[in-house]
Amino acid sequence: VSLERALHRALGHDELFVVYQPQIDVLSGQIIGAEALLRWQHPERGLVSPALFIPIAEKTGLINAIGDWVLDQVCRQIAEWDQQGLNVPLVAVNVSAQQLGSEQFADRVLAHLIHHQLSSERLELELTESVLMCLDDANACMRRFADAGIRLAIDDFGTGFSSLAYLRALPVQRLKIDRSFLMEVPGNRNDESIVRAVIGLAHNLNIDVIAEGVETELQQQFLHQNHCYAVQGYLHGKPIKANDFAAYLRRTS
Ligand code: G
Ligand code: G
Ligand code: MN
Ligand code: NA
Repeated sequence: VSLERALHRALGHDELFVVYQPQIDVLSGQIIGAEALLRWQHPERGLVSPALFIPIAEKTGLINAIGDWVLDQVCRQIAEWDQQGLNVPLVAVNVSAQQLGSEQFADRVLAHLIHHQLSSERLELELTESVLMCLDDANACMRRFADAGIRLAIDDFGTGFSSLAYLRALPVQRLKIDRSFLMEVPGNRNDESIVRAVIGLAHNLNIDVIAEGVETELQQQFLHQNHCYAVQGYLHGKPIKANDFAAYLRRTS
């Protein structure tokens, strides 16, 4: 069967699951959050990358049902960790343009939060610059979430067409520095300058900034020296299943 039909089946057959990657404050060493990342365990093909199946889900419109399922899973998980006394301040979820553009999306997000009795700042929606460009009125879409107290982050910051005027107008709480800018840091002078500039931009806009794809102590030192204290990457942990994440939380807290 085609991957498209298999994906339809996957949603109803427990083949999809969510993994969580820690976000760390390097000053305190504490976990400040996690990013939720979707995985598909196909019965014959094995693990299928979201880089492959998310575009199919977007083309077929299945992304709305899948995204809704992810939000429910994530909210359920945050509530469960709370009950276990494990501290995960927020979970960030990736959102596609189709989801953000759909009429019901904002109501669905709020319904999941209410159903699991979570306050809205426990959830962060990650939007890429290309997602924002797809929307007729990105500001209106985002305003609904901002007004409801749900955090918004710009993912892969710097890799798309980021107009600074756009950024100024949008109700964003966080920039995520794309890992491609960190790959040759420290060392590559241009990349170092770009990373410093993005950190400065966030500070001046009074919003949070987090570096993605941090793999080495040297990268982390560079970020620390330049006043970016929030990091996410293999240095602290790969994305792992919820149970393993809970074990990790118990070990590190
Ligand atoms: O974790 P990994 O590198 O395999 O993720 C690949 C890409 O898939 C990332 O760009 C990520 O944003 C995207 N992705 C992962 N999970 C989700 C999801 O739940 N929804 C959407 N829309 N994209 C996701
Ligand atoms: O949503 P976004 O496009 O930012 O997805 C982040 C992707 O980067 C995920 O697929 C995740 O698995 C991956 N990732 C997270 N940390 C690291 C890292 O330290 N190094 C590399 N190479 N990839 C990472
Ligand atoms: Mn992301
Ligand atoms: Na990214």
